[in-house]
Amino acid sequence: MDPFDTADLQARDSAHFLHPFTDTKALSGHGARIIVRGDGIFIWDSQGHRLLDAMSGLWCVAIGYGQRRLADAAHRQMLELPFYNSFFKTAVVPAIDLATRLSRLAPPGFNRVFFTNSGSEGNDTVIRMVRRYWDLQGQPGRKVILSRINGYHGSTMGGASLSGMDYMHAQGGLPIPDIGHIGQPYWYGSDRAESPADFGLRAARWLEDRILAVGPERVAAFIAEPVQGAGGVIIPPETYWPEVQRIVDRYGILLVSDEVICGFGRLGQWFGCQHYGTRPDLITFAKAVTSGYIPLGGVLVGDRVANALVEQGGEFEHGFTYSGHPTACAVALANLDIMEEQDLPRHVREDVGPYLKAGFESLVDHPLVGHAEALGLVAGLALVADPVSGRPFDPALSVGLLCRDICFRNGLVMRAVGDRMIIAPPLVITRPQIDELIGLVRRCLDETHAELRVHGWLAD
Ligand code: PXG
Repeated sequence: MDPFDTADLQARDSAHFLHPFTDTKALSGHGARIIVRGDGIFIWDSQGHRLLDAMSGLWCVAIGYGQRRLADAAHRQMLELPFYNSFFKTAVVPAIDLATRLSRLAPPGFNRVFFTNSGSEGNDTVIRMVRRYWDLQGQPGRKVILSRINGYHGSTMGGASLSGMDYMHAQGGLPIPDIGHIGQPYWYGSDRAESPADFGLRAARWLEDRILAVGPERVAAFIAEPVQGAGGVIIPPETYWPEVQRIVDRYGILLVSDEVICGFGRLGQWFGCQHYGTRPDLITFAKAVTSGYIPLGGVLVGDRVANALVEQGGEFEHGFTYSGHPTACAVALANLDIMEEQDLPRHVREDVGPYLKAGFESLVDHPLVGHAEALGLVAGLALVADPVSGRPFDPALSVGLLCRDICFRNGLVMRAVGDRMIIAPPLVITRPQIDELIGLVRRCLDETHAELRVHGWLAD
């Protein structure tokens, strides 16, 4: 019994729908898995399989699926005023309420918000705002924005340029001018000759080296995720962020915290920068601000930049039709109601975060796992050919993708980034559900191990 006629859906999918970041021809060969329903931390496909969604949709669904209050908020707002713009001396109530609410939730000194529809548009806004700021300071030569290899900041021309993925730059002549990339603070991926603490300091100083190489008078900003998400859940050593803060302070450079993943409780604080104690000037957000129920993103603008833009700047020639979309903002408000009522950042920080860390890091005893770490509700592990030496697999074997497919078959959504397996479950997850999750991960690692042995890809 297949009430959805999966074969027909798959055929029409491959005939008409160009998926993001997808080899359409390869996908057409076996057909997409069609997801039809969600409830709590689980989703169901068209053939009735239940999956534990340990990726929260795509780092979005913080409050879990099936929360009626968000649907009701959208319904109410659509009947009242589905859309109006905020361009020509007008404003809509939900956007005002959300901007006020975000200013309260944000770290001190963030009193203004610019709304977009996505994280990519948020980071394009950052590029324009940063460069405008320096123009207004009488330093128009400060144009260079530094980011990191394997950082992910989106897929628009600006977002993809900031992103540190060379395979993205290879398509479309990117990056745009005056963007530079430094190395990522991935201790396990280094030669591990130093302690994580020493490595963290050295990785932060790559920023200083680059600033000096470019010329401090040309550097406008440094943008980074508190924990790199799409780059493979790269949790920096504790020494990293304080040293970065020292460096940006020393050269007067703006710090941008891209919190599209780390914002709204994921690391156990409302914003990831609060976990690390950094003081960014701009914060990009998206995803969990609405738990992904409706698209919304934006930039929290700290007083340093906001005061210049507002007091000296005149008109900022930038904006989107849907900046401050009333329905999206109404849904965000309902989402934040739930987050605040349940104090989800604290639930992550004091309860499920430490519990996940203990369970997930115990996987390091598995013969396929070289390293496993978690912070808040993000976690990543490295699949390796030899856990003692940390020798990686030949990338051509695509061991991560093999493991991911095995996870799907076993009812678990876990993502592969190369040979790193990563999770970011909904923040509402409970301890028993974490037990179920870790049990599933272990079973999938066992099956991956068995399959690799059959292929003869493991030393005996
Ligand atoms: N910044 C960060 C840190 C992100 O994670 C964006 C910006 C762009 O947001 P939009 O809303 O424009 O997609 C993101 C998005 C993955 C994956 O493979 C991650 C994202 C998007 C697509 C895939 O993990 N993050």
